[in-house]
Amino acid sequence: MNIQWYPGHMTKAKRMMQENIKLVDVIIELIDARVPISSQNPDMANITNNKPRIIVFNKVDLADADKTKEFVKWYEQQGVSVVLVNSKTGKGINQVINKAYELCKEKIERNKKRGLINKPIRAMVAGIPNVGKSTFINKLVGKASAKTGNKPGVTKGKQWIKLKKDMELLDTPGILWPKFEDQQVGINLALIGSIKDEILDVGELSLILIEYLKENYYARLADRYNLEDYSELEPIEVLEKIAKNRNLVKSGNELDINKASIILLDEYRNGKLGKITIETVGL
Ligand SMILES: Nc1nc2c(ncn2[C@@H]2O[C@H](COP(=O)(O)OP(=O)(O)OP(=O)(O)O)[C@@H](O)[C@H]2O)c(=O)[nH]1
Ligand SMILES: [Mg+2]
Repeated sequence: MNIQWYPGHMTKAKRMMQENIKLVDVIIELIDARVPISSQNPDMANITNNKPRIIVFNKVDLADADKTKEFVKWYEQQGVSVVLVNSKTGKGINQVINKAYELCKEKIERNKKRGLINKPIRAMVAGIPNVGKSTFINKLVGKASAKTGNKPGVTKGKQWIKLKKDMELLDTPGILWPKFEDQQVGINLALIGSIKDEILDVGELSLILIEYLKENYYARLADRYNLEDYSELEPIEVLEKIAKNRNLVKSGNELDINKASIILLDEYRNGKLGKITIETVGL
């Protein structure tokens, strides 16, 4: 399946980010802990003019903890230190803020010397669509300052939010990059819900997910959809079983396979199948 999604509003958002980068001291880039490589925008260093950057593994609550450890190690081997965060509960976010201050230490010192006490440092919160940027900001601020929603493209323009007297955050729309060199990247991003479903073949996507789960998290699928031994079944047969067990029928008593696809993807994305990572270090 070949997925590409780089609509005009992302080009516009990228331009806005580049225009505002002069005002920004540090970048907080959120990636999705379930796909820690595919969700890191290869354009980010370029867009942000190589400003100091903190990589945040967001949605750690939805990812497989053992695999997360491997990915953290992988990033650290590249010289990048990361912070693990659950933006819904707020776990890990203070660490991000401390790191932001740390990266701006010299600037804060310089400001102090010039008599600019409490001049805010500014952080840009960036990342792919639906990764949780606005949720992260709201949790930090302690109230719903930025609009959120479980679909890509919720944040449309830029929004500065005052966190404390000495820190301001810039919320940005989720952006991707013009071309996924590796088709698997597009698939991974579609699976976690960062590509709008309207341009996807959700049927085919759900079969890919079934194949992956069967191989890597066999029991999770069996438990969630009351499948008995499904080891010999083709993905499409598994999907039919899911439709049957969930009583998904269309008029004429025909199984509603399309609905089963949508439900499976939705339940995976919302963590109903448990903590599942869909990328592997080194592949
Ligand atoms: N389980 C879990 N869900 C999260 C976490 N962070 C965000 N979410 C959910 O992810 C969805 C997307 O969150 P948003 O904050 O709107 O994402 P965004 O990155 O601002 O999205 P765009 O503005 O569309 O680019 C929402 O349903 C959030 O509740 C997290 O750490 N864990
Ligand atoms: Mg947003």
